[in-house]
Amino acid sequence: MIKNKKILVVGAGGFIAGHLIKELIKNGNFITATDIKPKEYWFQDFDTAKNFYSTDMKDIDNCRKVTDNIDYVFNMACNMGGMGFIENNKAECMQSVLINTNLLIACKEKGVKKYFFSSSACAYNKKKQEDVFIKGLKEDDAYPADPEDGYGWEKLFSERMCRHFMEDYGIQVRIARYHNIYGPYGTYDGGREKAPAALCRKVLNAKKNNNKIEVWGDGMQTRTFLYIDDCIEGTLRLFESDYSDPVNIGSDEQVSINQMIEIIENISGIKKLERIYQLDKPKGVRGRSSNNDLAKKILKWSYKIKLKNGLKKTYDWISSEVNKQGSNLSRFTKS
Ligand code: GDC
Repeated sequence: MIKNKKILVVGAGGFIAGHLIKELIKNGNFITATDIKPKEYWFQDFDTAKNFYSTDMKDIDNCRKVTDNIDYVFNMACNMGGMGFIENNKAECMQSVLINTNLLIACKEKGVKKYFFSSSACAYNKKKQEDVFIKGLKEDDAYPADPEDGYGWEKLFSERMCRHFMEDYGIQVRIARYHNIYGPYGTYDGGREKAPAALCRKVLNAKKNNNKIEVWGDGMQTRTFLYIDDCIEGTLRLFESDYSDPVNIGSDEQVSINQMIEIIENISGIKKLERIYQLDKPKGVRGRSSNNDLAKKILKWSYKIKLKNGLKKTYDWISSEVNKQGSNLSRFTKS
């Protein structure tokens, strides 16, 4: 475990970073945290971390200001969301390249020792994800390059930028390709939410209202989803490993969206909802699944939390948030 280090977390107000900081603080690290969102929109609050900056890290001067005397950097920042956001905001998504690039330049200037980049399964070649059930994507399947348009290209390009900063300037880099991370303290409404949170919210609404659920696509598309606690453990193990190429951080419990809805219906205790399939909504790739052989081999790590158990925790959390918020949008809408 990383202990007593000075760590900068960029994108600290976001979902994964919030959980990461909590763990890093537990281990006695000293956190500097930045996010473009004002503090009231940060997903989690940390009483014990003192250095918070609401700042735009696309600007290199801001990157320079926060990298003084820092041992390690976790770049968890990007303008992103689920399919509903990334398919309709490609230019916004691609501008996150400025965060990673300027931050790497600042890290090089300030002599930061190690740098973590949060990449995504969206970096994988789309043509390898055209069937409903695909074999798990291995790290090499990102090439030949044909990633998700916009967001995926930014991730793939930024992975390579990290690699070249390591080769040319000696900064140690670690790169995770996250496969649809979900759990409490994530976005569940407002347009950026991913399928697990969106479908928990929709089942809750259907239960209160008309027993109907709107599903994007035909529901047969598949994914693997990873619970946040497993994600944090995998992330920290990767950070401490000596492996500098991208590594999948995902589960191998591949389910269709229809199967995930059934799991959430069971959690909520209602009978089968009427499905309204919306074929014109953003669907992304037809089938995606994570091959985790590399993570098992080099990190001695595999996911532990089954989808139904992770969804139960997520559903219960969203349910309590929805009760608090009433009909207002939550502060978790800003990503
Ligand atoms: O949004 P997402 O979780 O992103 O969608 C998964 C599938 O669920 C899509 O096919 C989508 O059409 C379907 N779906 C059905 N109903 C709904 O109400 C809904 N809301 C949403 N959001 N989806 C619904 C994600 C990226 C992330 C990240 C991960 C990495 O792609 O959006 O930014 O990088 O991938 O794995 P997904 O899995 O396509």
